[in-house]
Amino acid sequence: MNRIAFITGATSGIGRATALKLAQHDFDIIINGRRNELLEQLEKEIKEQSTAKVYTLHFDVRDNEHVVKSIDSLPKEWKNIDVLVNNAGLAVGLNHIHEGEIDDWERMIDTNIKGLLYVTRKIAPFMVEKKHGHIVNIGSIAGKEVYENGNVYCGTKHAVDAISKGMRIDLVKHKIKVTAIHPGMVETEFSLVRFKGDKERAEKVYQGFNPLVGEDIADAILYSITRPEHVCINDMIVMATAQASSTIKYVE
Ligand code: NDP
Ligand code: 8X3
Repeated sequence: MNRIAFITGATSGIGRATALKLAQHDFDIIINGRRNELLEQLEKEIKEQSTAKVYTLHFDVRDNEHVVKSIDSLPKEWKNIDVLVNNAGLAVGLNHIHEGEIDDWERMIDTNIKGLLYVTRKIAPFMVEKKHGHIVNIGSIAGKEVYENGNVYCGTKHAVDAISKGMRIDLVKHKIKVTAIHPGMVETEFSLVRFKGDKERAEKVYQGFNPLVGEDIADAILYSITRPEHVCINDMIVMATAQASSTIKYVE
């Protein structure tokens, strides 16, 4: 059997690109997301493009009971997970703090922080037991810098940064690697979700600007998880050449 990678949020963007990429590099893949038809489509695509085996787990990372049940339901051989990519995440809304919507805040905190923790809590013990494994957390440049209206999203990604450091400390004696990858702007469904389906507003974010694409982050993930056993990439910030910081980008 190949090595096994478990990717949350694989129906779109970075997660989808990562599933396709790892499948072509001798990983069998467990894919997760809420949109079942997209998971089925991805499973089909992976099988057309590679010889990788695919296992689909359809659950919402915010629902711990469902996370536990789904991961428990994995056949024994699929629990032998080598790499966990905690990618599922989102920004919802872009408001000043006094105008923010509580429901948006809850969705971001529940997904980006609690969801990542729920999945890790289930999978890390498998890794501890075999003293081998690699957890890759997808943070953001928003977890390194804070920008106007970013308040709660930036808070959740700063939490991912801190939790990644904490995981690394707690898991070092179990020989488990922890990598945090912090992308700048990547053209995915991210802005469409942030602007609640407003396509025009989402498209404007990338107009005249040459952003990263999902495959760029998939490349960074692949690099991180294929280093020799004694090497761990702890932290990586990946930006488009046309972006200098959270707020400074070059628009033609
Ligand atoms: P997309 O919106 O394209 O993909 C997000 C993925 O997360 C989807 O597959 C979605 O699947 C999944 N997801 C969201 N909520 C849940 C949930 N509750 N349970 C399970 N899956 C969920 O965005 P990106 O690919 O850009 O985002 C991936 C990660 O990268 C996120 O953590 C994001 O914060 C981070 N990031 C993105 C950047 C960007 O500019 N795009 C920059 C820096 C970081 P489904 O809807 O089917 O559940
Ligand atoms: C996504 C990048 O700059 O929109 O995490 O926050 S940004």
